Amino acid sequence: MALIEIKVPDVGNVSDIDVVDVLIKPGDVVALEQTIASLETDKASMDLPSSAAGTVQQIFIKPGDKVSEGTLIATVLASAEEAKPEQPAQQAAAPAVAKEDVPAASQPVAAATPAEKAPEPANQPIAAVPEPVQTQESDAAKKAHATPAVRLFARELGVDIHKIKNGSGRKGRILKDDVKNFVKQVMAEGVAQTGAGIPSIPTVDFSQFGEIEEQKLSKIKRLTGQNLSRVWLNLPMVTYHDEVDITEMEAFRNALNAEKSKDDVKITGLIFIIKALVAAMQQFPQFNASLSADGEKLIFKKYFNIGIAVDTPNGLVVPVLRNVNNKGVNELSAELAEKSSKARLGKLMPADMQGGCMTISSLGGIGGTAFTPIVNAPEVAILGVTRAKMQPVWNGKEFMPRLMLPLDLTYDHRVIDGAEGARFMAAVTQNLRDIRRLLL
Ligand code: CAO
Repeated sequence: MALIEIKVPDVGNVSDIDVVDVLIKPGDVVALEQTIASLETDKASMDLPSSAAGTVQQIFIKPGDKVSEGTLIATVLASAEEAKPEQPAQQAAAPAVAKEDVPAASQPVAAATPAEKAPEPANQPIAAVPEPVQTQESDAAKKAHATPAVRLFARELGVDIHKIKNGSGRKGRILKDDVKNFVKQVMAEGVAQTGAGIPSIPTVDFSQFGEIEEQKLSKIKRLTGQNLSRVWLNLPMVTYHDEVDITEMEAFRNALNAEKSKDDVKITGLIFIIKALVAAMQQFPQFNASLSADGEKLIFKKYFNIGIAVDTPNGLVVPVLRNVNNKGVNELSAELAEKSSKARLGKLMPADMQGGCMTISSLGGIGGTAFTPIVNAPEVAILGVTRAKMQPVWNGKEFMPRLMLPLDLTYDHRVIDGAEGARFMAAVTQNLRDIRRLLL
């Protein structure tokens, strides 16, 4: 049996090295070259391997201490056969600096080669203190509790290691698995953390505040969420609000519905809004266009298909009414009734939801005075509709009760200028105010 002192070896001309972690305690059985402590300078971090196998007797350092070459770390009681025969008593083991931690271009300042040193144990890692390394790690990252190999792994994956809280290793040490789990979590959060460098929403354990219940999102909700986030991050959007007097339109709609039998599909105001929108798109072709993926050209469409956002128990879906310019209000009413019913029953086919040129999102049946819908890209605009209500409107002589419909136009500002947006809405509202214009 021999009592071996483990000391900080020759680490080059570096002193006052921080002890980040001590990984052994008295009574532990350590193996040869097992990491027993983590040390860190402002240039590199290193694992200190045990130069002996045996039972730890005493530890002389603690996290936060500063050590230099020769500082006594611990004593290990090794049996004769456990102690390395070629290792002189009190020989300090060299800390293992993860080789990968040193960029290929940088040269070690004082890489002590075996020839320059007292005899090194076989397979002993070579002590090396690297040149100041441009790791691009923040100060916080340098303080993160992880081995050089784990830091390197995190850097290779582009992970800022200090963002990983609560490592699962001893005393919160960050392990490779923690880095992997962090990446998985970020991926699962979808576009929340993209190249735009947007910080993700913190994860909160809500159960600490009261009872909770988890419910998986429907596939539609998940896909819609991803799409909306993508659009939100990619498009500079502007929403323009307007209102239009639909008193005459409503009178005409009521007259048409009064002529219908109870089995006929009723005409809702939305059908006139669809017709008015398409008439304006014919007048302003840039609203019936899409920007090419490289942002270099506009693709104009010669067909007029309108998507209608339909609220379903599983989430929002957008069936498309095709060739609206060639269809009358009765035909469109029947088609909207059929497609919105299919949508609610989850029976829409993918083709029913493709080929839209612009989308309408109508909350009018529910309420509201205004909102800011998100463009259904690569379309360039979306029309939002909220609830019409009777208002006193000044006609130059007196206030008259008029049915006023609020409209909201959100557009992709890369394609549509503010003035174009306002002119387009002037055309839409003109068409709705006097629906005879739809015949022109
Ligand atoms: N102002 C006042 N009343 C309105 C109105 C408006 N702007 N729009 C609809 N209404 C009335 C209708 O006239 C109808 O009244 P009656 O029952 O007296 O006939 C009632 O509200 C219900 O209409 P509706 O919503 O069933 O029919 P619609 O043609 O107006 O809309 C559809 C069809 C499919 C768009 C709608 O049912 C729907 O799903 N809306 C939700 C859309 C949505 O969730 N959008 C997403 C927003 S987030 O981007």
